[in-house]
Amino acid sequence: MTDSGFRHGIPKHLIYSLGMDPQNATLSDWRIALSLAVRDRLVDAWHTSARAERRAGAKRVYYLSMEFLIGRLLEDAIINLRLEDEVRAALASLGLSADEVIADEPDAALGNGGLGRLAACFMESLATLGVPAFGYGIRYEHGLFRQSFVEGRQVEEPEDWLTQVHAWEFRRRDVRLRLCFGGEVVEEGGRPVWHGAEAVMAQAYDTPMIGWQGKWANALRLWSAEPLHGFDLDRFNRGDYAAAAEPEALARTISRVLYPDDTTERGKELRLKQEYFFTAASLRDILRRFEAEGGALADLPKKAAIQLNDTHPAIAGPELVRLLHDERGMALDQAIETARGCLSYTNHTLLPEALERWSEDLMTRLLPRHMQLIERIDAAHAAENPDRKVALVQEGEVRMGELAFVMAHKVNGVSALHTGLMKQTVFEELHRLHPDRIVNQTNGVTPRRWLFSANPRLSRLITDTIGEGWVCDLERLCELEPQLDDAAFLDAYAGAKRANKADLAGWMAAEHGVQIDPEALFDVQIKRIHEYKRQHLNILETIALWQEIKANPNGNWVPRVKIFAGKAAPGYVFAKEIIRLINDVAAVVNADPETNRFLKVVFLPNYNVSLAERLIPASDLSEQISTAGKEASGTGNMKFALNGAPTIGTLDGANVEIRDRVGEKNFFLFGMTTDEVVARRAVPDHARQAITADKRLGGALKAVSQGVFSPRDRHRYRGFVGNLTGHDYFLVCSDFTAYWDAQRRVDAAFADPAVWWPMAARNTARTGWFSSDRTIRGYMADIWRAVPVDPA
Ligand code: TH1
Repeated sequence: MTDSGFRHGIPKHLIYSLGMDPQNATLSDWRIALSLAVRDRLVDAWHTSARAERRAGAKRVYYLSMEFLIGRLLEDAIINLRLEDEVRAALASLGLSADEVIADEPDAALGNGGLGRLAACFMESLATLGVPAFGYGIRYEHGLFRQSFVEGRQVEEPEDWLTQVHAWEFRRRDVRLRLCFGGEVVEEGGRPVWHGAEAVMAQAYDTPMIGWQGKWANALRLWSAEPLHGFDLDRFNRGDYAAAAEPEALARTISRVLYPDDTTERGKELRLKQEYFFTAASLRDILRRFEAEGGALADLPKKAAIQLNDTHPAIAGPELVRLLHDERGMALDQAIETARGCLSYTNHTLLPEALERWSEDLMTRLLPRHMQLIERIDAAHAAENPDRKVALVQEGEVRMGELAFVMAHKVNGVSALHTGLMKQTVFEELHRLHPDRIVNQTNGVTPRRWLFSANPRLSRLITDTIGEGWVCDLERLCELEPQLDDAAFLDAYAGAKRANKADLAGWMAAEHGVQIDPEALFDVQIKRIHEYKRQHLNILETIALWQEIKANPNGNWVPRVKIFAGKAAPGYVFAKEIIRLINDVAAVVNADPETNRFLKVVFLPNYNVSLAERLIPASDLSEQISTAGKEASGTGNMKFALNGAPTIGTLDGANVEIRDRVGEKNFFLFGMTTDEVVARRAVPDHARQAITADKRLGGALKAVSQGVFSPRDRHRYRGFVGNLTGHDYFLVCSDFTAYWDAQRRVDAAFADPAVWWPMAARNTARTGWFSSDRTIRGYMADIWRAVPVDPA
């Protein structure tokens, strides 16, 4: 199709698919019409892929994840189908701006943070590599809450992306599965049969996930919970309208909201129901597809690789055993073996509060047959490993990490450091019993979204320099290496960053009324708010810097803008305090005429994928300052480095591997190592010692506790300061001095363009390894034993 295709296709969809008169159409109407026109092209690639994979009889990868943080899809589809120019021209001829139309799309926020975004990057890479795959998850009616600030405090509002037409999905009328909860297990003909008490339907919705150059597309299949039967007509006719709608409301509750919990677990029963709901529906779908293709059950592992994204779908172990053993008559041992041949598990955190445990009571009430099977699996494992000490059920709780481990043929961590810690800590005993099971797969990010699409200026420069091959072969960025001492290249590199920063400054002024100087150093920390991520370390350093500037206002300061964004779990009181403190500090510091040429603080509300795409290309410095041993990997760290923002960071998660690759001179390292952290905690009074030893830290804490940033409520941060001066589990005080010193090294480097730009450019040239294409190849080789299929 030529661009006249879109010139006609867009109005055609507007008029005939949406029923709109072009004279009355809004920007959103045009955007949806464009999405439908783009979708038409996408569907062709999708069907070609589906036919090719059936023909090849290929092994399929099934990625089971409670979260898929896919963000906007229109731009992604346009870019991967290489329709940028056509679409731009067609929109221009209709009097529309492509940028405005694209920016009108709401984010699909079906995830909390890194775990969900990783799943989205994986879907894109799987399609780019041409691997037959399905993503399976939940079609939440409400994604992650919308965040705003009222007097500096986080306020949560429900997110409602589905109230708009979601142009990308297809409801599959033929894929509707009945699932049960509760009830009892009875013996029938010598076999246990589970009679559930409550039933819901899982309705499939498919969204195509297209790869680079549109060569391959896979489906993201999200399940929506629906009632078995519409509503109760009897009750309705008796006038009891609320009761008539009750069964429907109850069933739909299961896919109503994403838990806004990042690393802590709450809302027990409903959460377990959600987990079982999407896992059971997905497994049934997988078996149905396998059986339709006529394989022998024992061969399931040759055709299906099922990846569990953290423990959220860990009930897959017992459920698959149940489907094979109870429902299809396979011997129990063989069923366990077959299930294990299919299943593998990714661990994303070692934080104790995030390791899922379900009470035996709840499990027995909701999934009585699964509780029995968990005990059988446990007994089988104990019989095979007579010297084992771990058990799947301990102190009345089912340990989902251990269950996932025992039922998986491979278990992986998400960075080298994290995988090592898994072996030494949480899974020490299971690792001893199964020394070949744990493997590492360091996370990655898709270069199509995080460089090519988000940073067109830098992408153009790279393509002009080394050709376009890097987009699907990111390690070719190393071909930039010979240019890194070339003045003209570095000028162009700096020019792209400056232009991105000017865009961001313009947007901040227009959208948020904040004035920032594009020449200043943009120092950015964007991620979920959590004590282990230590946004409070960053704000304390900001306060200390402000005090130092005030003491010497004519000093030779390097202008900085401290940019924060991120959401706190609604029930996480301390994280919300951190948000409020940052906002309070911003109010005071930004209004200070003595310092605000040099220092500004901005906390942008409602962090999401689209905001990340705007901020990262315009950043100078990437804050990755977690307490060593706590951040399993991080993926934002990779996006910043790729876009030429060096890291200030600890030896944690994938920071370690980023530093190995960019070189120690191009990374601002500070802070205690994992071992030093453990040793430091054993020092009584470690926080107080650190405060006494560092006047700047003492001064900053004093200002906070005396109410300098909360003048109308002077005691507001007493508790906050008390926590830090008291037990300070995350060692903010003990790492402060090293962090301050590292920031001053940043100042010195930034002040000298001859130092800064080669360093920034080296970050881009040397981080090609962090492509999620590389990660997916690793999973294919070490875990899935799957191969790409030629679509031709
Ligand atoms: C994150 C990890 O914190 C992060 O370090 C990692 O890069 C990312 O996963 C991808 O591997 C996690 N997100 C969650 C979310 C929930 C539970 C545990 C984790 S770990 C709900």
